[in-house]
Formats: sequence, C-alpha cells, structure tokens
Amino acid sequence: MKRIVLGLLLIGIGTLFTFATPSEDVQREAQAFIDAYTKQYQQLYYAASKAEWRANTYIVEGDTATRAAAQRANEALAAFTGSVENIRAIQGLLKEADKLTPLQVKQLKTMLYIAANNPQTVPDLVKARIEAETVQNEKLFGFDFKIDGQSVTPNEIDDILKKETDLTRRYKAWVASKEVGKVLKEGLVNLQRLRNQTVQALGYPDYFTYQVSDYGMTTEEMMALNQQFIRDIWPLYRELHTYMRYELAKRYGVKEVPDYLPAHWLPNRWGQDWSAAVEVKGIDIDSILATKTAEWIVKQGEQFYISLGFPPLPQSFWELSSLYPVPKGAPYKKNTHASAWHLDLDKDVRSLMSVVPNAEWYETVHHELGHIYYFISYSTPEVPILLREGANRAFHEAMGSLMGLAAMQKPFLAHRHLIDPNVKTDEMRTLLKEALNYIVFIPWSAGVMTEFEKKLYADNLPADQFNKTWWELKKRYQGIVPPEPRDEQYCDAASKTHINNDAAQYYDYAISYVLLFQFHHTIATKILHQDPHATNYYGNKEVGKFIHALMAPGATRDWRELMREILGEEISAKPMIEYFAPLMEYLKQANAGRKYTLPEQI
Ligand code: X8Z
Ligand code: ZN
Repeated sequence: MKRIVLGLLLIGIGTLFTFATPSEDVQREAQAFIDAYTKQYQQLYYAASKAEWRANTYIVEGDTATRAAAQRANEALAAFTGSVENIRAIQGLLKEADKLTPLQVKQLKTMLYIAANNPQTVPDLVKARIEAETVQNEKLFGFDFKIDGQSVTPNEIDDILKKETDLTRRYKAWVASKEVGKVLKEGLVNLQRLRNQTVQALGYPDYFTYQVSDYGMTTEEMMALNQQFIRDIWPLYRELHTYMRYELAKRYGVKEVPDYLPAHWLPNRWGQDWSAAVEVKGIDIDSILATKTAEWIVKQGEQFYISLGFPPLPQSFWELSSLYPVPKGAPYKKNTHASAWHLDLDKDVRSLMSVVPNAEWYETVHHELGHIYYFISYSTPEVPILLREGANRAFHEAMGSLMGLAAMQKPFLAHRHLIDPNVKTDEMRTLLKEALNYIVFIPWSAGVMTEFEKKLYADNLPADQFNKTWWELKKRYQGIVPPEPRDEQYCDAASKTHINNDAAQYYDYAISYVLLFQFHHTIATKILHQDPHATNYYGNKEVGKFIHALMAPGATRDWRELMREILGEEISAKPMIEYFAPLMEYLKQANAGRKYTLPEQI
C-alpha cells in the first residue's frame, strides 16, 4: 500500500517538473510585465500630477478647463491602473508568487492595491469619484472666508486665533473658519458612498479598511493601536486640559471656568495644537521669526538637511514649487494646506505651501522638507518606481516632524544664532509648550479624526448625524465643545482638509508622532549622547546617516522589520511618555484644587 502511494507521489512530482514553468521563466515574464507597467504608470502619473498641481495652485471660480484637465488626466491614470486586463495579469502572476523575487511580489501587490481604488469593472463609479474629488477640492480651497463681510485668508484667521484676547473677535474668526463645511457637506456625503463603492468592487469591505490595509493591518487592529496611544497619554492630556481651562479663562477674563474648552478659545481652528497659547521667555520663536522673511525660513530648513549630509534641493524645486501665499488681490486662489509632491516619482519634487514667518510655518517647512528629502532618498536605481513610498505612510509623516521638533530645541537655536546661548529659560515651560503640541495632537488624531472616518466609511455614518457625531467625539477625546450647539446644516469635520482630500488616513499622523519620539530618543541617546530635551542635530553626519537609512529603502522593506533592524524596537509610545514625564508632577501641582472634568480613564 505504502509503495503504491509513494509511486503515485513520484509520478505527481514528475508531472510537476515536466509541465510547470521554472522560477526563472516566471520571474522573467513578471519582470517584463512590471517594466512595461512601470513605464506607462510613471508617464500617466506624471501627467496626472502636473494637472493636479495646476488645479491646486491656480483656483479660479468657474475655471472649468483646469478642472476638466485634472479630471481627464486622473481618469487616464485610473483607466490604466484599474484596467481589467492589468488586474487579471497581476493576479495571474501573483498566483506564482512563490517563484518570484520578494521585490517583484511587492511591486505586483502595490499594483493591485492601486487597482482596488480604480477598478474598471465599475468605470462609471470611478469616474464619478474622480469628479467629486476634484470639485470638493476646488470648493474647499476656492472658498472665500469672511469676517464681518471682509474676506480673510486662513493665515489671517489662524493669526487671530493665536493672538486675539477679545472673545467676540475670536468667536467671529472661529465661526468664519467653519462656514466652508456647509458647502462641502453634500460632496462629502457623495464621496462617502463613492469611495466605499469603488473599493468594494475589488473585495474590500469599505474605504477605511482599504486605506488601513496599506499597513498590513485590519481596521480593528488599527483602531486598537490608536486607542492604546490615547490611553498611554491620557493622564497627561487630562492635566493639560485642566490647566488650559483655567489659564485661558484667566487670559480672556472669564470668571467661571468652563467644564469643557470652548473651541474658539484655542489657538488652532481644530484644537489640534495648543502650543501657541504658551510663551517661553527667552525662546520666543515667533518674535525671532517676525524679523525674518518667509524665504529665509525655507532656506534655513534646507540648510539643516544639508548640514546632516543631504544634498541641496534641486534647482527645479525652487523654480516649480509654490511656497508663499498668493499675493493680495490676485485673481486666483490656491490650496492653502501644506503638501509635498513627487510628481514624476523621480526627480521632479515640489512643495505647495503658504509660508509666512511664524513658528507654525517654521515647523511645517521642516515637515514638508522631510517629505521632499524622503522622495530624494529613495529615488535611486535600487528602489523601483512602484516602491518609491515610505516604509509606511506614517514614516513619511514622521521624518520632517522629527526635524521640526529638533529645530525648536534650545541648543539648536543657540547654535544657529537664533537665541542668545546664555539666555536663561524655564525648561518646564518649554516642555509644557511642546506637550501642547505633541500630546494634545494624539486625542485629536488617534481619537476624533480616526474614529470619525472609521464611522463614516466602515460604519456608513448617516448624513443626518455627521455634525452630532463630530462634536460627540470632540467632547469625548479632546474635551472641546462648540461655542453654541451646531446642527446638521454645518459639517465641521469637512472644514479639515484631510476629510476631503486625504480620506481615511489621519491615523498616519498619530502613528508618526509616536514614531518620531522613538527616532528622536535613539538619535539623542545613542548617536548624540545628549538629553532628548536639549539636542542639537545640526551638522551631525551620523544623525543624517541614521535618518537616511530609514528613508532610503522606501517601501522595498517591511516597516516592522526595518524598525527592528534600525531601532531594535517595535512601535511604542514609551519614548514619548518618558519625554514628557517630568511635566506630570508640575501640572499636578499647578492644578491642585482645580476641578477636573475629563474622566481619569478613557
Ligand atoms: O497635514 C499635515 C501636513 C501635510 S504634509 C502639513 N499635517 C497634519 C495637519 O496639518 O493636520 C502635519 C501634522 C498634522
Ligand atoms: Zn506631511
């Protein structure tokens, strides 16, 4: 009996060897497909990027030509990446994945991931989604914000929210900033359906799950990770929340301290960063920067990267980027939210910003240049065009934010002659200011934004509950309430850029903040041997090599493996918590006798 079975088995293996294609042939076939795909993909991608660039830098009401051009280019890219023929070929090759090289498998999987957003089995849906996205962006950035009937720019609104102490004027600015949500609501409802339906055609349950899958994670895993971040920082957030209610009430001359922070009291339109509310004597970045130009800030950012060993930015970056606000009275508007673009997935790198000389833009410049230097670091022959992305999306967000943090620390500022090296500063207050940025951001990103978009896409949140849900989440996670009840004619979530044009990805930023403290801790303790609270990265080539090593592989490596290899760690908020630990005692003392309104545990 045994013998016969063995005999059959041998015959079986024999057949396999006779008829199956050897690995080399499969690899050759796959490579030919990948090369041909890549060539066409890069061309179409570049054309679409250029059309998008135009549509984001030159927004004129009624300019249907620019919009149509962007739509056409995006449709051509979608038709190719989502073509039934391509999907079949990719799936066919992936059936023989065990015979392919890991790099080939990664590229094919990337193709399939892109296809899922544009499947040409449902061409009308994809077309409708592209159109809806173009229109939404145009409405968002073509919007004319007004205070007392006077047009104001987002930079001007932000300035009021940072500096104004008169509550009526603050209220007007905040309310003005949310008006745009009204005109975006219908589009968002439409996009909720269209985004879900397009990815469902290739088997994803919803758009949120699709975006999360890029990390190799399920929606449940991603939600659990974000909830863990919130739990980790919650005790400190609760202290910060209490502290700010009392401090701001004092500042605005309000006798009765409110239980929750009114949204218009905070120095940011979404309450995502409160750091502008605290000044540190001796390191007043805003007044230092007020003496500089916007151009100087961008150059200063570039110098920092160069000092670490990175190359100067290419001439084309300076010629083709759109770095400053549109001149007053110009007949067009532009996207006012900062972004970095890798237009041809090779050498054409650009940034879109509206830099003015203040601390927020100083940080944002470092953030965007982080993306640009990430693009440059992986645009090498070793990294195939299709894998020219971050190890994951959060890595991409982390690098520049890390540099932004480093560029604010006292030894760095002194070295760069931005402050007097002998000036005495209050270190606890510096830490407080940093916490009001980095800690305050977590309940917003991991909580409000991530939960809202999960509900929107994975749970099909009904349109008559958008604003109610938004404010429930704001209260629960951030302890923030609107100045007065806001019904469903408003769509305050849609006042946030990412809800419209970077959908279901905001947890990227929560993860990136956690990662950046891991990166920073390693750099400070293992490379610089400096206190993480007081570092100076400037000019240190070893720091440059470390950052470069994280970026250069692009998406050719699994992000978890890369972390283990370079950091020897898994993702963890521990370095972030440790960094801010000294603040806990200080705040508890400052808050002694004050009423806490957030629960001890979330
Ligand atoms: O959107 C951004 C970047 C885009 S590349 C400027 N950020 C998030 C935001 O502004 O909401 C950076 C940190 C958080
Ligand atoms: Zn970014």
